[in-house]
Amino acid sequence: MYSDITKYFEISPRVKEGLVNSEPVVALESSIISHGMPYPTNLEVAKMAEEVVTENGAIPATIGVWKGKIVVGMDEQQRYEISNKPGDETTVAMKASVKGIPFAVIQKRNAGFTIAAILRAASIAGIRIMATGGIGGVSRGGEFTMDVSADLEELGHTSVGVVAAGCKSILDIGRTKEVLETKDVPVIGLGCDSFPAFFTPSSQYRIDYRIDSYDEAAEFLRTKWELGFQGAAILCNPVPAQYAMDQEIIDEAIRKATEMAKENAVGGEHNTPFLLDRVSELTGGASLRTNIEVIRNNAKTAALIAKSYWNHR
Ligand code: PSU
Ligand code: MN
Repeated sequence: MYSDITKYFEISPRVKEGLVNSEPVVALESSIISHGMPYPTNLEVAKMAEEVVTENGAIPATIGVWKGKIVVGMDEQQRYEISNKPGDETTVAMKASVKGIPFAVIQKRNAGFTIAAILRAASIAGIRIMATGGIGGVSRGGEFTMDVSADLEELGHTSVGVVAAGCKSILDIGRTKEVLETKDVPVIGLGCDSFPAFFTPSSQYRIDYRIDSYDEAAEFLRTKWELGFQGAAILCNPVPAQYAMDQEIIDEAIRKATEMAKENAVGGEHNTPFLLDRVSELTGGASLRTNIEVIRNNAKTAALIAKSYWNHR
């Protein structure tokens, strides 16, 4: 039976124009708005990321569900309505991974998208590059709890280049890297030799391949997909040294936050937002400031890689 999936989508005029003309478009993650940062910083950062993408010659496309439509290229009002602003019920938004999208659609809700959901929606729309902060992965203790982010599964089969500062050490970075290895997801170090730990530029874990130019990063993606090798590639972009956190401060905050999650029996999709909130509180907002710079840096890099990708096609 023929089904028209476009009825589920609302693609903004600027993004549609860009896609039709093979201009570089960069997908932007939106669970960072709904669940990753507190109001109003969440909206300021979302706007900043859009501006940085634009300034660097690409078209931003924040993706989420707004009133039951999968919106590719959310405008300022739509972003406001997924901002979970305390006390404003018009801004209530779910956290949606791929599994939650149909529910948000049928109930005409608002939803911020995880990386997994962004990958899927971006891929359907023909967007090949996304920017985010850090990827989801294997939680600490995940070898027992089986708390492993659906991001890893999606990265294994959906063809989008993901610019990320590695992952936060709220996760088990070593096991996250091992699962990526199993899923055959290439982990590229953009000018770096180790897997970045989000708040700090490096960790003890290796990346797969180091690449030192945006052109070569774009060429890697083109080559992978032209060969028919489906799936994402992670383009690791370490936090600039001047914005990195003190290792001991962040380690201690994450240790405490993990303990609190255990005490409160937080599980499932609530675990990651819980940990992010606690870490921000425990560092007196220092982690949030670093997070903002990570987003700025990743938005710029994603735009430059997207430009190179589309220029050579
Ligand atoms: N890690 C972060 N910041 C985030 C997330 C992860 O440092 O905002 C969000 C992303 O949207 C990611 C999601 O895709 O959490 C993963 O959630 P879970 O662990 O429930 O799969
Ligand atoms: Mn999880």
